Amino acid sequence: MAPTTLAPNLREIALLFDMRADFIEGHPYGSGHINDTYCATFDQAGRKIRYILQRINTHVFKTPVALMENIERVTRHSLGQLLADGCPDARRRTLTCIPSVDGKPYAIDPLGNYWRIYLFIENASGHDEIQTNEQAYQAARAFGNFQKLAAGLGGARLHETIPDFHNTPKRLEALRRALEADSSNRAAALKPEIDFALNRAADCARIHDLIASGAIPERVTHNDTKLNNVLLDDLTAEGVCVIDLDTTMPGSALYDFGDMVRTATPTEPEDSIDLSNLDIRLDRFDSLVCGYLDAARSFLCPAELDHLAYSGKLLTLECGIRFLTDYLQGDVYFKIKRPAHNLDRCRNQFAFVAAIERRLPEMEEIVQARSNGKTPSILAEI
Ligand code: ADP
Ligand code: GN1
Ligand code: MG
Repeated sequence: MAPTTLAPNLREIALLFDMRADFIEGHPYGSGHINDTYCATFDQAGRKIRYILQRINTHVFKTPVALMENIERVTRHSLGQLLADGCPDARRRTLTCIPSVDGKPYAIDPLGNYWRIYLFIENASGHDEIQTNEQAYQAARAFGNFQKLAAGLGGARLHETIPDFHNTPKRLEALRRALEADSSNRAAALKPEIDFALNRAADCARIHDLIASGAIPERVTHNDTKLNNVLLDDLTAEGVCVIDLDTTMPGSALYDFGDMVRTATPTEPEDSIDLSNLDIRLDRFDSLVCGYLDAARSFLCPAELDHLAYSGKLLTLECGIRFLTDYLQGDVYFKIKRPAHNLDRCRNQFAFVAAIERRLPEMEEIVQARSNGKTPSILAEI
């Protein structure tokens, strides 16, 4: 949660930035679980121009200055590379921070809130639910290209904006601690969910251990590749711009691919409570694999390819554990819209983990075939 929940005076926030335009109006925007996002329209020499104003959630991101330094570095690098490659609409393909009046990529309001303003990427949308395989392909390719661009970032290692963000064994430890504390007296009713998580301790450690041993390399990754964190062109469906860069930091390519599987391939979205027939769409999984490999084939190592399918299970399990922990702690992290929202989300994620467990051999076959440039034979049966 941000330090204040009062509706902000966006006109006054805008004055903290070097806008060179007059504020007209602003309203809450998007469906992110973390930051407070607003879309605001400004009059710029007689033209109406939209911007994204965001109050950074400093309960979640405790080092906002370091976070914005990361974002500045990554977006400047991306822009430079896109321009050097002759990209005709480079400004649409990476976030652009508007500087504050004192030249920083953020500003602090009188209440101590941290704000930033981005150029609005027009004629493109984030989708909470993916509708077509083409969208899945394009989104995965965009995230793969993002990793490719970020790989060329020189200089110091990026700051870890949330330490141990995808350290799944530590996420399980946090669940154990929340269970012991039981600060909201909710644990008694949660035995099936708690057992589900604790029975999968070995799963939580698998990729973590490969990274710790050096078998899987550290890369600059996005770490929150939920499908609504890439904007797709409204006309062509092409993945135009990867957004929500708060967690861009050292990580694993598998975290990014796994979170795409988690959000793009279930037959029901994360927020659904209808879990009776929840399954993975293998045709959509195939599109994700194709899109991601089209961008990332050149740099992925064999150990990463071997774990692409499994990463979907890991990231879904981890996310379910995080929702359950937050529910046990009294809903202090994720924004909720109803009292048992986090529990519902946890049940959804665990049901999807179970679906992946049933389908993992078929997923592995798809990855194997596509890695070798072949069409997976099982797709003919779908
Ligand atoms: P959160 O961290 O809370 O998920 P995001 O950075 O993802 O916040 O932003 C929330 C939503 O705002 C996104 O899902 C997207 O719809 C929209 N959005 C964010 N940045 C832009 C941008 N530069 N242009 C257009 N829409 C944006
Ligand atoms: C949050 O910020 P948003 O809504 O894109 C969360 C992700 C979770 C996701 C679950 C910084 O993503 O890690 O996977 O919710 N982001 C952070 O929907 O914790
Ligand atoms: Mg988001």
